[in-house]
Amino acid sequence: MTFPRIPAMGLLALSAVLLAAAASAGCSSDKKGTSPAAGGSTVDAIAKERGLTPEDVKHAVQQFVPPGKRDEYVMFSSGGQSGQVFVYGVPSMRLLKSIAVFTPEPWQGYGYGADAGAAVLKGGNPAIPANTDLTWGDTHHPALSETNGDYDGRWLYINDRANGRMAMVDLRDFTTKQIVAVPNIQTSHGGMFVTPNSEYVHISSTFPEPWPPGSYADVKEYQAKYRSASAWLKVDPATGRIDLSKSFEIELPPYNQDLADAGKLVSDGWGFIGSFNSEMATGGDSEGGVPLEAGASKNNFDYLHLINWKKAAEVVKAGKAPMQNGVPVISMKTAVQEGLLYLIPEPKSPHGADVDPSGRYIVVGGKLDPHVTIFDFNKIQTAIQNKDFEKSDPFGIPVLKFDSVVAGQVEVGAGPLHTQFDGQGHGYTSLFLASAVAKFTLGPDVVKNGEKPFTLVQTIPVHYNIGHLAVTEGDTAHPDAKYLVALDKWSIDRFQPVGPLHPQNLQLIDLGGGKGPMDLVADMPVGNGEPHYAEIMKASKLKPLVVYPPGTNPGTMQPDPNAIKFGQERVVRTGSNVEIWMTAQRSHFTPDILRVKQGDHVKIHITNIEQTEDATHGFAIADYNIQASLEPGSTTNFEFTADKSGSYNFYCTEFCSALHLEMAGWLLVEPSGSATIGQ
Ligand code: RUQ
Ligand code: CUA
Repeated sequence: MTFPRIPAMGLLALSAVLLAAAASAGCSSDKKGTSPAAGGSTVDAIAKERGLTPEDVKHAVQQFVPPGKRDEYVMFSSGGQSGQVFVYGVPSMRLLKSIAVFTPEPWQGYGYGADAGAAVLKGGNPAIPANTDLTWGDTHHPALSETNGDYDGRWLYINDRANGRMAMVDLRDFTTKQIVAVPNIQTSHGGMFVTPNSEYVHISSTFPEPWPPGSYADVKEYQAKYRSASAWLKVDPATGRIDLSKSFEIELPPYNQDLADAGKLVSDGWGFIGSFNSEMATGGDSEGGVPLEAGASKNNFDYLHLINWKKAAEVVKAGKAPMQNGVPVISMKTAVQEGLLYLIPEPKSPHGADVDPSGRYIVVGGKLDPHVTIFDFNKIQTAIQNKDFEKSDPFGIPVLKFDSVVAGQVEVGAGPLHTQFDGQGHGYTSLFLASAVAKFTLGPDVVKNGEKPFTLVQTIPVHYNIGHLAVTEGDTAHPDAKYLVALDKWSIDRFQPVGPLHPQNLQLIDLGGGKGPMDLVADMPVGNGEPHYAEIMKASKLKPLVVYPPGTNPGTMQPDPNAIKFGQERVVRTGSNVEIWMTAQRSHFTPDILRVKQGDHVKIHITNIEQTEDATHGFAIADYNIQASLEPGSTTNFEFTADKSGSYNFYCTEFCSALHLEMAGWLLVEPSGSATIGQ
């Protein structure tokens, strides 16, 4: 059911149309069932009783997805300190899943004994410093895999702001397959993007570190000894996994590299990284210095970094990048010599750097400047060819002349951060200080319907302190001008108070196909972490598994060598090693009594032999801190030492069947020193 947008219509007339339409929708569903509308009431009566305006009713209908129906879009939102990725349906904003990424998560049995999750989490421990066992992460910027500049529904990458790590999620089963500790990068913020054919996933340092990483230097030697890196992590085209052996990095100055985006179409082959702190301030407010925030905000300009990554890959191939901590790193000197690194002045503590769907325009927002500045890639190319440089930075990197490469500036309001696009010639910029979203037009070659280029079209208030925003298919070459989700940092008074730690607020805004005005449809509280960025993909692009093919190891997505069929269950003891091949199906484990001796090393391989959609079992052992989710078709492996003697109940942790409570058994750990083992 769709409603025409009738912005010019008076409120009363609109209300009549909507209420009539909504009422008739109620009628039509009444025909199917036997009961009348809620409480025998009409839409008008419900609206009246609850004090809803016609606008409210319209918005409710816009967001509504009837029972049994699905959303048109799926949103992948970072989950901040939860270390997870939240998956929502759009427009309903219903939470579909929280994907465990950097933090153990019990429902999915991620990090609670099963080998797959444990291996993924361990795989993300950094080499430097050694012996670091990370059990949380701060998920920040999701990036969906792309083919020809459009989301392809295969993989999702997300970075850890806290620890310079990158994770890969397989969208066949929405689980994390890999975490990579990115060498030479200690912390990563917004440098995330995937190149238009998922050749690379990129991340850059947010705070530089002593160079080479692992060495020590006081921050007093910041300019001389600290460096950042831009990392180009090679994506295996078959599996989506990151192949560090084919990845490379580029040394960057100790500016704070921030948000980044990939070029596309005309600008394919280039990456754009915003930065702040060209001052190279280090803080030191209690050592006679100024706080970092003041020190880093003195200059009128910071630098947008331009990187020709296709050229960089050739330079690496030619052997011009020495290895550093396991990856080839192109030095700044080589990068300048090879003409693959340039800077562009960008005004006033910039944050976002976003490439429009045509690939021609790069929009940056200066946090302390009410304008967005729009650079023209064609002009950038000309300026590079003509060596139209205003100077070099202190590291010898050429700085292009601002006036030669700027296409336009639009005054959008206070605190512009990030920009998204609708494919209809518009950009949408979040205004943190103004708590608003601004809509403006891009360059003359992409504006439509006779609109004036580089002009503010509309601003709409949001609640409150918006960070990112995400448009449906917004980072692709072909955005859908349907919805925009505002990711607001503060909710203040919008929801039922739940104590001083307030929920975040995600707000759904209707874009009216890019032609109508933006219209705020719904608020959604987020109570489990601070989302940063999100990407919204057409749901029809996803082709997830409903069950695993029999005997699949979810960690490898390959047949598990220890998968078994019904009837192949067995226990094999070799000295003090006990290996158990078990099946799970409604409503029993086979075998359901496991006899071991204290100190035995135990391996359990459980195959859920069901192929029924949603017939998931769980497996938990009391007092052993083991919990796994056993999805149909999967084989899950555990390994532990039975160091506690006693009789331990294990049970299925998913309510799988009427006799779910009976789906349980015993791990009998005979105290060491006992004469017999019941095997
Ligand atoms: S950043 S609020 Cu942490 Cu993506 Cu701009
Ligand atoms: Cu299987 Cu509950």
